[in-house]
Amino acid sequence: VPQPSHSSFDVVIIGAGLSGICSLYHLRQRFPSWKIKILEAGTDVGGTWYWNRYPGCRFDSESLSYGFSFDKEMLQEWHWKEAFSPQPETHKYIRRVAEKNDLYKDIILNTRIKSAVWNDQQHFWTFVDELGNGYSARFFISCLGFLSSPTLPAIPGVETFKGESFHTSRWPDHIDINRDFANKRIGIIGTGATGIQTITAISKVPNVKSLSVFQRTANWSAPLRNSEISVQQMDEHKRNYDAIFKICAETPSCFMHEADPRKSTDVTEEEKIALWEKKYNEPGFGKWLGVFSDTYIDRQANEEYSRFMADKIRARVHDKETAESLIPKNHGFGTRRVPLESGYFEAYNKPHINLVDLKKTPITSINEGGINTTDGKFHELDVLIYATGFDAITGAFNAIDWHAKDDRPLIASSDDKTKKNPIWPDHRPRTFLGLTAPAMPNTFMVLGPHQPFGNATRSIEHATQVITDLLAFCKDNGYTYVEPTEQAVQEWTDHVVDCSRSNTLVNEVDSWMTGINTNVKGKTERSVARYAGSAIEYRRRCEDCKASGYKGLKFYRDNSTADV
Ligand code: NA7
Repeated sequence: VPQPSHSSFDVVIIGAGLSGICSLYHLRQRFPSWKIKILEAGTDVGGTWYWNRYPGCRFDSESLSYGFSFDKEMLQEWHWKEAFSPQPETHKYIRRVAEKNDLYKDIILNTRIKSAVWNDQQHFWTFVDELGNGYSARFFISCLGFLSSPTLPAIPGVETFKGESFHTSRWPDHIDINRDFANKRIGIIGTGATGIQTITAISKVPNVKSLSVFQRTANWSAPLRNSEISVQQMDEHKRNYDAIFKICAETPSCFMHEADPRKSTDVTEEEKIALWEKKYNEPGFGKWLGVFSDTYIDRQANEEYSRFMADKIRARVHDKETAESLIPKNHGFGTRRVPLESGYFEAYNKPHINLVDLKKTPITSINEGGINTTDGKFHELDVLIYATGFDAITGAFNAIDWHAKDDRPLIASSDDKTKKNPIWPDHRPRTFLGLTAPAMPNTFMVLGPHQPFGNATRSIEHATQVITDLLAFCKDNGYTYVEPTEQAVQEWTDHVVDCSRSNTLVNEVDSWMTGINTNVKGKTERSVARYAGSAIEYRRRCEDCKASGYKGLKFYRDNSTADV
């Protein structure tokens, strides 16, 4: 029987998605003599693009804006074949980056971390995996992902279903929808970005006997308008990368779309509709992010735009009742993350596709053969797919048993009496710059709570840069301990909450972005877990922190008193 092992490193990174890959690359460049390892639960790199292999999975943001900007050779080598890349291609891209930069040798795969303990005398973390192997490190970089902890619906009987059932982010390798869904009755719960892509893909498979979509909240969705990128076009884009990344750096969410600076009240009715039509007919997020600047601030402006979008849905869905069910009634367009689609609404025009509106007939239970709803109907199913989302932002942290400074747990619900004095009570993060957290010394987070999410790769590259600089500062000064001050944490957390208040309409709506997940204990009240200010402002604040000699952080050398 192999005995658990124990190894020591300068830095341990958990997660080999884009964040982990980017962190490892930069740390290795800057600290060539350091021992650095990524610990990764999956069998390969890729993170989100490794786990999410459901049919139809692809970018909603432009492929061209998504790659790593630091690897100039890779930018010239890689041909994005579609304007919005499908998952297999994106996964291939990430694997290629890891392979080309020889990163695999410092990645330990198949390693899921279960616990983490801080040693306050000697200033290091020890992580223990499922098999009992230990990994100690002076510094820890969390690249756990903010949508990486899948949740099943909290519905009575969910565990009793006897047919094939799985969460979209755990799509079984052996299932090929074209082969295995023939003559099958398929059910899917959830109509977020994932559900919409999966439903559309399944709707295009011939011979599926039936597809029943169980929708609790209708989602605004609008056309993606994907297209292929030819070799000639890609050559042109390769010459243009600097300009593409410059645009991303100048927009609030780092996408290639910027709001029209005019308010909808500044223009005539005709001009208004002309811009909306133009955006609707263009590819990508422009129809969400590129419209009038007051669309997500002014209630009336949002209602008008929502009416325009509702009419688009009505024009595409033949059955009136289904169309009305597909139009969100309780939140305006763009106040949740807008999934982009390629024939989603037309799917409902097919006779074998059936929308079950759970607002009218909620699910009462799941049993071995299917789903019961309150109207007394039993929906018999062979396959049941859960597109029910994730324990977002804090979920992946919560899957680890933390013994931070003074043996504090990281997260606990107020009714959990076994965990005392949690650092993030009731799943409410407290951080400084979203990069560090109190009582979590020597810990840095990429895409952690209180960071801007937007175009993920752009945010990752920035966070990685800030963390690398900070580690260089520690190294140059011999600091073995860094932690934010309580005052800095309070001020930053207050700022994050203030930003969410000023961004009114988006933050008035329940979603993973506002901390709600009805399937997770303790996530029924809204909380502010993401930075709703702009990425530009976020970068400015990080730069100010560095320029001030890292005001807001306290540093120690081994067994010494605070230096800064
Ligand atoms: P989302 O956006 O969180 O969507 C989850 C969906 O599952 C949503 O429609 C939920 O309805 C539905 N859901 C969750 N639990 C239940 C239960 N118990 N009963 C019925 N319906 C349920 O996750 P996605 O994976 O689609 O997307 C996540 C992000 O990934 C996305 O925003 C992109 O940034 C990429 P609800 O709306 O809660 O009523």
